[in-house]
Amino acid sequence: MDDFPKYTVGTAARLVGVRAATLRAWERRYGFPAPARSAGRYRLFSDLDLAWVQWVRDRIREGIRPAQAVRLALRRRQAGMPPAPGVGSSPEGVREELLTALMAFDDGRATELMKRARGRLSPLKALRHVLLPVVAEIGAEWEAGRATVSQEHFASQFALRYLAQLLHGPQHPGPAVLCACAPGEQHQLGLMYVAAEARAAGWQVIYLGADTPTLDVLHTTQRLRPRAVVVASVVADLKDSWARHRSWCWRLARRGTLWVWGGPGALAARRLGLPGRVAASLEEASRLLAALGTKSLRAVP
Ligand code: B12
Repeated sequence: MDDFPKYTVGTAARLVGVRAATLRAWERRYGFPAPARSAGRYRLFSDLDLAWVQWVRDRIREGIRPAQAVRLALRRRQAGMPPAPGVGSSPEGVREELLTALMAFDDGRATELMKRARGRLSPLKALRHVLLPVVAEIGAEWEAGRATVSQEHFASQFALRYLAQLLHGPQHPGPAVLCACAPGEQHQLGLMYVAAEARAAGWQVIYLGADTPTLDVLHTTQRLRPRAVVVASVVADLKDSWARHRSWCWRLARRGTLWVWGGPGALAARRLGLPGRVAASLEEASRLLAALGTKSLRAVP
């Protein structure tokens, strides 16, 4: 696309259907699209500048706020992506597209992008390397006040639905793993990912999900005798829930249940004297499950 400066602000405004005052305001506020200047200091837009303005205009029409749309355009430009819809071949390219689609509440486009990503990467890799990082990024945008709660919720609900699909369907007859979040814990995307990995590896997954009372997990473990129990804690405090029942956990551990504690809040498990292993990452939780059966993994080292 031609980057030769040739259109005045008036012509540019007419060609892309964005008011000249708006183009000037964008440049003042965001330094976008930063057209070249003539000898007389007049703005001169190139075809490439106009394509970026059109891209931003289309995102605004989809419901993204102007400041967000410009920010997305600048990120996209920095990533070397064109100002046109189209999925780059790299996971970074797909991530950028997905970020834009989720910020614009575009379920259809996001679904289409994930379909393409899973075709290239496998469903679990697409989740780990494309969807989950995008959810985290939208969360970071929300923390910085650049995305709304609705946008953050929309993205995490999209991820929950994608994950639910991976956990759906007939179960394997293999060993069972019970997955639950600690009491008060609503963050379950990490736990669902570990459950989906386990399922793909042949485990029978008993998925309890968010905010599960400790006694319920213990009773269910006693009754169903899963080979492993994965407890996720991102913000929840294990001290007042799980640590009080550590002797029951140890009894079950001695009968062969591997306890896996995951998420930032789970780092306390070792200090609290709980049995099993603390998984420092999603991958480590999957590795611990994969190793089970070949090693005896009962006590916190
Ligand atoms: C989505 C989200 C939510 C959703 C959760 C939806 C759902 N059903 O899961 C909702 C809207 C419910 C939510 C609520 C809250 N959230 Co929130 N949320 C997030 C967000 C945007 C993404 C988290 C996520 O799931 N990412 C995907 C997972 C896979 O990645 P991850 O969280 O980074 O986890 C990594 C590790 O922690 C670990 N891991 C995580 N889980 C597990 C599980 C296992 C088994 C293992 C092994 C590893 C593991 O592996 C991951 C990859 O490295 C983050 C912000 C961000 N930018 O990340 C905040 C964040 C996690 N939330 C936060 C907070 C404070 C809250 C609320 C208290 C907000 C409020 N004031 O109400 C509530 C608390 C609810 C509760 N009691 O649990 C904080 C936590 C800060 C902290 N550590 O104390 C964060 C970091 C945002 C922030 N900076 O303020 N949240």
